[in-house]
Amino acid sequence: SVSAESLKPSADTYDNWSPPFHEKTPDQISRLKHAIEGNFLFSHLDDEQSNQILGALVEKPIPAKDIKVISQGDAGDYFYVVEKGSFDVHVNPTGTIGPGPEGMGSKVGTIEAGGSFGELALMYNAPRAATIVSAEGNCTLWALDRVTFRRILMESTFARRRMYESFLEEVPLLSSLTPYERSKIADALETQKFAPGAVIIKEGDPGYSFYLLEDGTADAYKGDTSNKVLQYKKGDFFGELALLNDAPRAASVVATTDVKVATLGKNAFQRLLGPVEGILRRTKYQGVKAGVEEMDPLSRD
Ligand code: 1OR
Repeated sequence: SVSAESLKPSADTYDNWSPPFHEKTPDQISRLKHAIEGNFLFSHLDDEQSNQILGALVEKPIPAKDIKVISQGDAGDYFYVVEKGSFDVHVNPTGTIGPGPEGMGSKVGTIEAGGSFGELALMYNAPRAATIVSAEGNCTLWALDRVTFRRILMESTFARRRMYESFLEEVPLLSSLTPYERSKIADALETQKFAPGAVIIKEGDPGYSFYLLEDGTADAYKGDTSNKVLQYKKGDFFGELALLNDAPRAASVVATTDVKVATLGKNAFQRLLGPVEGILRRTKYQGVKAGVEEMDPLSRD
C-alpha cells in the first residue's frame, strides 16, 4: 500500500548527492532530446534538472522482440523512456509469474516511442505492477536509475502527479478509469487560474483545451451573459464539445469566483480520455437553457 512516508525521497536535501553522469555522443544527445520532447514528465524540469536527467540516462538497446525488460513482482531499479520501437504491457492478476508466456498474464496495453514506463515501483516502493516485453526487434530504451528518478523527477514532475491524483479521484467523469489511467492524466494536466469575471472560454473560438474545474465556480453562457445555460462547480468539466466535434466553442464560460482549472491539450484529451469518450458524448446540452436546476452536466444522461 502507498503511505505518505514512502513517497518522501529517502535522503535529505542537503547532502552531497549528485546524479551520475554518463558521457554521450552528440548523436545520442540529439536522439535522447527527441525521445523526451513530447513526454510530459520532462516538461516541467528547469534547465539544471533537465541537464542532470540527460546526463544520468543510459542507453539500453533491445535488439530482439519478446525481451522482458520488467517482470511483474520484481523490485524496481530503473525507469525507462522509449526512444525507438514499442513495448507490450502484460498484467497477471494473481501477480505470480509462472513459466511460459501464460505466466505473464494478458496484454493490457502498448507503450510507443516517446512513452515511458517503470515509474510506479520507484515512486511507491512497490513491486513491479506489470511485465514489459519488447513488441518488435531493434528497440532503444533509455534507463534512469532509481535514486536519480526519486531525487529529481519525483521532486518536480511527480509532485504534480501526487497533487492531482487526489483531485482526479473525486472527478465523477473519471471514476471508471483505473488509478493508472488517472495518473497519466495527472501528468498531462496544466493549471490555470482566473479571477472572478474572467472569460475562460469564448463562444465561437476554436477549441484547443479541455477543462476540469479544480477550484471555484463558473457559468456557461450562450449569446450574452443574460442567457446562462450551465453552472459548474469543483469536479465538473467543460470544453469537451469543440474537441469532440472539431467545432467552434458552443458557449462562453466565465469564472464567477477565483477559479483554478486543470487543462488538457487536444492531443492528450484524445489520447487519455478515449475510455470515457462515451460518457463525454452522452452529456446532453439540449433543453438545458431553460432550467438552471438541472445544470450538473454529469447527472444528466
Ligand atoms: P512499474 O514500476 O510497476 C511496470 O513496472 C510498469 O508498467 C509500471 O511501472 C507502469 O509504468 C507500466 N498498470 C500498471 N502498470 C502499467 C500499466 C497498467 N500500464 C503500463 N504500466 N495498466 C494498463 C493500463 C493501460 C492497468 C492494468 C490493470
